[in-house]
Amino acid sequence: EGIGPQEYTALKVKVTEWSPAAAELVKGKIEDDANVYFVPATLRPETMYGQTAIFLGPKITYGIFKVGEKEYYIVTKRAAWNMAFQGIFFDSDHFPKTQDQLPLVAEGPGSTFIGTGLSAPLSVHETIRILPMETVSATKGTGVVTSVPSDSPDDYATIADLAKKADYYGIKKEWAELEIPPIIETPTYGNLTAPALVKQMKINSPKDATQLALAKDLAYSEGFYKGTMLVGEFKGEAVQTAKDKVRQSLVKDGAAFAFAD
Ligand code: A2H
Repeated sequence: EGIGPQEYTALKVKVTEWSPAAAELVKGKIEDDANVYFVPATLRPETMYGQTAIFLGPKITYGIFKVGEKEYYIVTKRAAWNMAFQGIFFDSDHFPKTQDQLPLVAEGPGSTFIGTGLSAPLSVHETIRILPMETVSATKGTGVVTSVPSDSPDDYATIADLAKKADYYGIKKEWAELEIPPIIETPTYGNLTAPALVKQMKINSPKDATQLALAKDLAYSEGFYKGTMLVGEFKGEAVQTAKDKVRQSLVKDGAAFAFAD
């Protein structure tokens, strides 16, 4: 964080079943056999085994951008604009001169997509869902956040709140109650670092910004400097060395790409 560009891993999380509102939105605009991906930006690619949902800001506007033959990404317009200049869109010899020239096929608020079913690279869960997160920033990353409640206090506080108030949020409770798999062992917080911190610090709401910022710092440094992988290709390795290997592996498989913001 701070000055200079942030280097993220952008993950391709594939749509497998549209929510009714999203199905209506894309009707006649996207081929039935197209591959459409939500693209969360993460700083912790080694945690992707533990994904349980994808968060969107319910009031943030997301665009569906055509990036290749029968291939689309869903991100904010701001992120699509950045991606265009990083050569991520196939038509990069025709750089857009203004944001209006981006290959936008449809757009809608995050709320449209809630309940959409997805297949996320490396996740232990076959299907995860789009869920709302009020604290998503429209001006950071892609505006799409992948939820890893085992290792992100923000994500854990959010899914706990969603499960508690499922009706209020208009979601199915079980979407917020997928099993949280342990993926990283740490000496201080065990194998579910974020839930341990959130409980220990008595954080009751995803809006408890001060406490969550502290928990996030503690979880991040403990996980990065002292964590060991419990799952995946690099099981048994220190997070410090596994992090980049997981990232490289995702990129090699075409499941992720580098994205600077
Ligand atoms: B991280 P930085 Cl397991 N709004 O990924 C709010 N949060 C956003 C965002 C946005 N527009 N875009 C990305 N993020 C989240 C995993 C993770 C993350 C874990 C632990 C900590 C963590 C799973 N969520 O981040 O402000 C994304 O969540 C703690 C820093 O650009 C992304 O990485 O430094 C991180 O915040 C980027 O935050």
